[in-house]
Amino acid sequence: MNKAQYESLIPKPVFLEKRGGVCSLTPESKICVQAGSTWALQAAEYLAGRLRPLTGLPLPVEEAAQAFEPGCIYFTAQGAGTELGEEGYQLSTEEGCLIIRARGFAGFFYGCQTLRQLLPPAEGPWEIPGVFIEDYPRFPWRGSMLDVARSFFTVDEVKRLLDLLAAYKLNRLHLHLSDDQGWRIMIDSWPNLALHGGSGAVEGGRAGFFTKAEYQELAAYAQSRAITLVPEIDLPGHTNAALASYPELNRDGVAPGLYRGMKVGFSTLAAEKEITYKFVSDVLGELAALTPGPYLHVGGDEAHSTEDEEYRLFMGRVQDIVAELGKTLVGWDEIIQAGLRPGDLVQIWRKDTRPREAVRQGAKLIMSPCTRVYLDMKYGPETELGQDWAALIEVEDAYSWDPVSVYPDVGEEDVLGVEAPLWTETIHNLGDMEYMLFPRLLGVAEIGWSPRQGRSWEEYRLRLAAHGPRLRAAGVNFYRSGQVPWEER
Ligand code: TNX
Repeated sequence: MNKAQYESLIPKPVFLEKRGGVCSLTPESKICVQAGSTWALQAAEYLAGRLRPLTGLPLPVEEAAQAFEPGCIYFTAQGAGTELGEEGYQLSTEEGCLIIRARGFAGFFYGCQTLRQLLPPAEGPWEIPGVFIEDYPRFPWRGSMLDVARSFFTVDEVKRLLDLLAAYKLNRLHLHLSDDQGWRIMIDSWPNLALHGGSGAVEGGRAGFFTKAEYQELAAYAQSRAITLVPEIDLPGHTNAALASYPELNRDGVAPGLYRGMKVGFSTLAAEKEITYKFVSDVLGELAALTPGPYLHVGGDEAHSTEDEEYRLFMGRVQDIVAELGKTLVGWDEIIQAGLRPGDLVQIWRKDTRPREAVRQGAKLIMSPCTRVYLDMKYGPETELGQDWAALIEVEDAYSWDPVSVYPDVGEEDVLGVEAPLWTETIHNLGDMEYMLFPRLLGVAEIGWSPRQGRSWEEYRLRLAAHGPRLRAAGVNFYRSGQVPWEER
């Protein structure tokens, strides 16, 4: 027996109660929006765009009349309490209709995602069982990262990823835009970065870069799905593509060739050269102007060819530049050594790192432990794609951990959230990307959203099983883990 849809929601809602009655979608059903709420209207249009092709129903979007009509879906801010926050929502069936209450766009949007999961994945009847849900996230930062530097992904592929993240209430996509192997964003004041650096890729990977218009298109698409893009320029190591594009950035003034290997830690910007800071401030300035989000990720990882003293000097100047641009700095956990400023965000990834040290300096933590959520790691010894230097990560391993207890001396209030990176040394197309992310990413989404209490692998794996048909209906190439009793329909 398949589980009822409301028993299989991922992420699991904070509060769910089964109620009597049902809301049936019919050719007469409408999506009704509270007058004057642009947020509700935007979410309603999104929902209609999803449900029309699925159900074949017309589902017009209209301003709500006074009385509820059975079979209709309502969006309203009335009755949405402050406890819901910006991202929370209430979803309930009342008098044969379905009502989504929220205080902001994200809340309405997440109500839509829950509603989608309450309907069958591919075939009617289009009925929503009687239910009352009140739901809001545990953490504000719930994300994934795509490394487009080792191997490039197109605008359409990134949009597809954004759609899949949104379906599970993830709200950050971190784009790793530069590395030794490639540079992926046009910077007008340093055009060779994209024109030359963008022509590189890891062996077997794809080259390319985003124009500014394309990046803005992605940022807008992300916003329409309640997702914030987090652009990363990796500094001062992982910079061979930049060094290859401009000889003056090199210590010896000689540009190296493009690099197609997989080794890390050999490249560095020249901390002692003033032009380095002109470069960093031009690049980050153009990127800041391009991105509507508040974050600039400046990398900082594996700068094995940068002396400690130079690293501190360099990162201090980068912090000044980011502060001047009015953005929030994000860096990999190596930046703890450089000294942090209050409000900096540190992305914790290494096994033996010191999150407590970052918190003491006033930073907040984004948890990306490489042994749990480095989704470029193989599932098991037989997995062809991926690497295994950190761990083998089966679906259970990616789910059965908690962001607060994974490192010692970290408290709930220190953690901003969780992010699962996908490095692409061995991942070179959409199908491979999906295979590594799914289904592990669903577990990450639940860890970021749902209360810690009551989460268990034994219960989760049964809910996950019900998402096999959903992922299949969405055409997602996912790993059919033997740990999960997948449902067929
Ligand atoms: C470590 S994680 C890296 C990346 C690699 C990845 C491969 C981190 C901040 N640096 O440069 O792509 O391992 O798994």
